[in-house]
Amino acid sequence: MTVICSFSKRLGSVVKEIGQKKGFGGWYGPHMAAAERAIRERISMVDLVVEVRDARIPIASAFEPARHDIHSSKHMIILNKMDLADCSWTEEWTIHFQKQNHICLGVNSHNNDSIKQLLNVVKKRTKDLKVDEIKDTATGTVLLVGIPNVGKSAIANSMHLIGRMDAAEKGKLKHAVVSPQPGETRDISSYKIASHPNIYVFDTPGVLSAEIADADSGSKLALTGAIKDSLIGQSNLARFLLAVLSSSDAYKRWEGLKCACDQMLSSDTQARKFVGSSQKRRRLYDSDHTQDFIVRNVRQTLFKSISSFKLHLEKEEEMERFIDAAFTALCEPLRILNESEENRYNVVALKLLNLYRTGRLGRYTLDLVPRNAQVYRD
Ligand SMILES: Nc1nc2c(ncn2[C@@H]2O[C@H](COP(=O)(O)OP(=O)(O)O)[C@@H](O)[C@H]2O)c(=O)[nH]1
Ligand SMILES: [Mg+2]
Repeated sequence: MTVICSFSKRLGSVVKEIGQKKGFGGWYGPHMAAAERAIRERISMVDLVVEVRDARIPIASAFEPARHDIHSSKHMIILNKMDLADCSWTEEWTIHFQKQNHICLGVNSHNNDSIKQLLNVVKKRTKDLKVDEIKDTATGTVLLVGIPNVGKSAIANSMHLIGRMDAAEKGKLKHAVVSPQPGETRDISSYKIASHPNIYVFDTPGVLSAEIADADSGSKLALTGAIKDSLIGQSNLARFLLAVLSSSDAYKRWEGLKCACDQMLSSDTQARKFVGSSQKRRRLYDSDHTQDFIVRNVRQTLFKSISSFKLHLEKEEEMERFIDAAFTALCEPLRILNESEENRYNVVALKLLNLYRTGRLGRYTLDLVPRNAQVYRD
């Protein structure tokens, strides 16, 4: 077993155990059970069920209650957050699901063109399914389902906004709560996404079964944010993330990055030469002092840390040593030198996870299309 596999299994076993805890220790509480019942009841009533999955983990993020309840003709799979996943894998996954007779589409809910494409597919599919009653007065209904934090509410909002604009609808816009924390949507709400005929999309709370299929899926679900970090521990997640990053080739692209500090110094020297006033210099410095500098420095630090350990990372103890060294090295680029030693570790974990989950450390697909034996790639 490769080191990354054993890391994944170790974290995944912890996740699986947590899932089975009753009461507040796990994630499947009475509220999620009630949401699951309400969703199941509605499945037979709507025209189309759009299952939202995370493009980084198209298998691990499957919505279990959908497996048996939804007739394939009205089931559509979308792979959201495609901006965070490797493009070629998303393409392969889309073809894979289409070969299994699913309508499947990669989506980035923050991108208008992507939402327009989704709206067109949803409108066409709803129309096709309601062919007998197709009149302008017919109403189409679409249920958005999925595990927590895959972007259902973000999709509902974007479809509502763009769909109404296209239909030149007036009146108040509704707004679903979108949050990086899982479990923020508590009720089922409807949003109008088209007129003539009217189509409504129902946003639903995320449901993640207490029984995770396998340990590997557990670690991927936790890393991508489907489970509250507080249940697993951010430092455990960041350690797994560092193992994933070191096992991918993505870091090699960071070799040529110039240290942002050097660049900042040299641009400041340039500024001194060409811009006389200190006010202008401050403006240049301020606008340059962006998150991008931090990202570049973090990438460069990761490149150095991974490269210096790379040859030895097949052993678990070496991987642990690399991770400890990377945590220490990252304090500087993440600018957390003033924290107490114990706190520093937690802040590195928090910031590193945030960079990864917002795509600033590259695009990674963690679930691979069956038959492909390749490991994590960027
Ligand atoms: N990068 C990226 N982030 C997204 C996308 N869709 C949603 N998100 C983010 O994912 C998080 C969870 O979104 P939300 O809609 O609340 O998920 P839900 O629990 O499934 O309703 C939020 O921080 C969103 O901004 C996407 O396509 N790309
Ligand atoms: Mg939601």
